[in-house]
Amino acid sequence: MRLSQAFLPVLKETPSGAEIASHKLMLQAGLIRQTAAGIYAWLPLGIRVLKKIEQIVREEQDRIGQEMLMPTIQPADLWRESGRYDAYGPEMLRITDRHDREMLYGPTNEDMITALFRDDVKSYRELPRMLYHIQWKFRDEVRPRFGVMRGREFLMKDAYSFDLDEEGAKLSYYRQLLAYLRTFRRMGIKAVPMQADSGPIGGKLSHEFLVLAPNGESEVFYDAAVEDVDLDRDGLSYDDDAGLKALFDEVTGAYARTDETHEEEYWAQVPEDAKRTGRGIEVGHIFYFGPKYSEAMGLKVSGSDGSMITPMMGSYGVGVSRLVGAIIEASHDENGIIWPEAVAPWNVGIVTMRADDDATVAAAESLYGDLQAAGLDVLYDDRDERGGVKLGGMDLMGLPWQVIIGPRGLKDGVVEVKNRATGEREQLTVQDTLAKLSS
Ligand code: 5CA
Repeated sequence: MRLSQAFLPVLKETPSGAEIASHKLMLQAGLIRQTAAGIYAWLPLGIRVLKKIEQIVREEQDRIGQEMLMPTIQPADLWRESGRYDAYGPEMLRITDRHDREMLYGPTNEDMITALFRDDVKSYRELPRMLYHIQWKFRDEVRPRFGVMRGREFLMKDAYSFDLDEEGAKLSYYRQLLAYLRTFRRMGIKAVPMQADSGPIGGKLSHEFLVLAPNGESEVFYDAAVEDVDLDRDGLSYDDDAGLKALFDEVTGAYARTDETHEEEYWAQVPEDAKRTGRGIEVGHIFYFGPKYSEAMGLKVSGSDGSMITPMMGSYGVGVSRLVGAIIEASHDENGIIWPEAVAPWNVGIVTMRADDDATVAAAESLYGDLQAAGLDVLYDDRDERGGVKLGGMDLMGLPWQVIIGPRGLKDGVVEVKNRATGEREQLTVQDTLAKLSS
């Protein structure tokens, strides 16, 4: 992408009204714009990151489930069937259509998936199943704040599991636990699973995944051992029931709680040198709630002996749009965002220090073509702007690599390659730059 042709509006001043770094940086670097309280438009820079995060979530979910897509607007009657319509309260955005039918903008999808599954699945042979979708949700939060972190409209991946018994349902839960840990690791962040309350979703077994960041909403207390859990032990696969159970036992064996579930009595048993405290942002939440929805909504399948079985269910959410803010919160400095490679909007930014120097422009143009041919996503700042302004913009947008090209370096046959995360700079020939960045 050439910056001269792009819609990448960068704000010169720090935006007012944003309280935390990620919100400020998302506005300043031009990822989002607010269109109403807690509702945001995703600008080109923001959507590139959102889609990268979404794709990582999708690829990891595809290993254990199947994607589908349920609508944002739901009939109120579905929620009456599950008994949640009145209980959900003012967080639900209730809508009436032209025929006076009561509708709502979905805050989650347990009720709808249970009805869809019920209408098509009749036999034990069709279980277990894991289904997921990635769809916008609406929750009329009293205090939307911190930008996309607590929005009213937000993108969520929600998965739902159906099993014949509790043992099977727990295995589904363990599979998601592993999938979540691998998903967050791929994004270049550390998300610690912590024992949680299940709130309005219901159920007994529940874990939240928290990204550690100084501005997180929750206070966290955990045993450092939970960070050392090996996710790839003996090539751990999703079919390895015993391995999954062992992983779950190890993860949940180490104390890890938020302020909502913290208990001094157990905390005191954690070795002093392993105690970790701080703040965290909840980027995922998984629940096992057994027959809660299947029972209420009459989902039953026939068993092998003709008996009727009520499937045991769980649901598994990832805050896809919240992750954009959470990753920035965990990875930025005073100059701007520092994207982990896997979610970066572009891998490399090229900056020409002098747009009026023919040799500089020629070198930048050819490197731009070559890096793209090597399969990299490249943002080329070809504008007729001061070099310093362009460099500031690149730091703010946080691309992992910058290639800075100017007449002085070119005289010696080199360009400057800067690593955004470490700040390290190297003088390399154009050929070596290409080799380094495409390796
Ligand atoms: N039905 C279940 C799981 S599928 C559910 O809704 N879980 S949840 O309420 O915990 O939401 C799942 C994830 O969505 C949360 O972990 C959080 O990362 C994200 N999320 C929830 N509310 C918001 C919000 N207002 N703004 C942004 N992200 C949110």
